[in-house]
Amino acid sequence: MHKPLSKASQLGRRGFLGLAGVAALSDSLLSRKRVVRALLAKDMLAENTGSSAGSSPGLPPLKITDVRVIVTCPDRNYVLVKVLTSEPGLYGVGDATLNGRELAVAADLEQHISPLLVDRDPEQIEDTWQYLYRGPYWRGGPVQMTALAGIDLALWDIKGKRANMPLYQLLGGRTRTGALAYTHASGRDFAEVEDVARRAMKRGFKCVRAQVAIPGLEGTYGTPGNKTPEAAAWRVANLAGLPQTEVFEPASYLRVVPRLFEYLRAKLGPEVELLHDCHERLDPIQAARLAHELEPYHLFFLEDCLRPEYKESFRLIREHSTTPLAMGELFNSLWDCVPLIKEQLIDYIRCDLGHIGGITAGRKVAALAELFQVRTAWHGPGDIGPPTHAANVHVDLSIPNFGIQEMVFFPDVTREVISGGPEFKDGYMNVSDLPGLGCDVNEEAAKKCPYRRAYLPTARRKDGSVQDW
Ligand code: EZ4
Ligand code: CO
Repeated sequence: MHKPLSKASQLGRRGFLGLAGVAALSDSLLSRKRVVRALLAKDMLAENTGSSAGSSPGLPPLKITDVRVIVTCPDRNYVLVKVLTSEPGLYGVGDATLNGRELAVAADLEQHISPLLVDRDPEQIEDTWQYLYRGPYWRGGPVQMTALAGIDLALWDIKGKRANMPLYQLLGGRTRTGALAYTHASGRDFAEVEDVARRAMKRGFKCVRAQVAIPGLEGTYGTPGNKTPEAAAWRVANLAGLPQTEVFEPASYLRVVPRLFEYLRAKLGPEVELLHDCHERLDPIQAARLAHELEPYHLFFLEDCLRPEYKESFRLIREHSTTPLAMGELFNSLWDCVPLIKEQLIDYIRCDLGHIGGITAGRKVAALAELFQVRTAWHGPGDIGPPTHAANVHVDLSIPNFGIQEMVFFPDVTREVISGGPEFKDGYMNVSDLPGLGCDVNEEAAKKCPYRRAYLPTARRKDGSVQDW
């Protein structure tokens, strides 16, 4: 604490130029390169990590020895990160899955990030986050932020294992006994949605997200479409194929959705919490109309109404409706969250910890949101792996302004490759008391499930023009 983190950062450029001067005297380009490399290595290692000054008292100094990237497809594609350390048996597991662009993240980790991490101190999580985010000049974007999240999760996992504590303890300890969860109910018609919702409620869910196929449109986000269940298994059939195209028309969608919720409220009663995901498909005025028309059915929230680019458009919805609003699964910068939170334009911030930079980023979003009475609702779909779901719940359990947690049940084939992760009970998510994140990866099992190229569907209007997915 009393010691500055690194002399290297103070010397920085001065040290480098000094050595460059010396190297210039040398007549061989090769030796110059070697000297510069040696100096860079010294800056990074001796000053930043090698000094055991940063280590926890009583514990030996620690170094990262390897970063392994595991790409695997147990039911769907996942990119896992395993950060190994100089302490035998001590490693961290993170998730760096970006649906549809998995190999770009894997290449970023393997080719660009891993060489920067070997020999660093894995305990310096914040410094590593800053170094990987602000260090490379070309910062941000979903690929880099997903890679950074994978590393961040693995480092938090190591820290928890070292401290012999589950992560929520290191994040401040429990603020609640469980994290209120919501599941998805979707169907080809209202009755099918009702049926699926009832089954979820029987299973203990107190909150259900409802999506219905829109008559006359081929495929609707989050539903089995208007097809038979066999034909609707497009995801599996489509692995290694090309993206499916869904057809979207806002007019039909806007007519059907309020009627769905009128129906569900009448059938399911007032107690169950209902949610709906617009999946960034609406224009501001359409979203304002939908939020207004849904008011009588008292949604828990209306999710991701607008495209992620222009946050101020949420003002228009706010002016017209008291339906609670949630936004953020497509955000990949902390700064995406700022206008929505500071103007209180939303009620729930629902970043994806796997795409915004991990736990280190999520804690900051949550703290900012707390100051403006915004609650969290971290993205929790099947296309991010169990370590990110575990990170979600460790944060949920330790912050004061947790709102709700989206969740999925992973199939057995996935759990054989990636074990651990949060568990559902009586409407709430919880984590075990295993130290760290509580997940592990079976590399042998992962090898048996090789990557298969897969795409999310895309959407078009009836006239063939591109529609936001
Ligand atoms: O479609 O994660 O709220 N959940 C969602 C997800 C997203 C996928 C896209 O990769 O919107 O199901
Ligand atoms: Co969503």
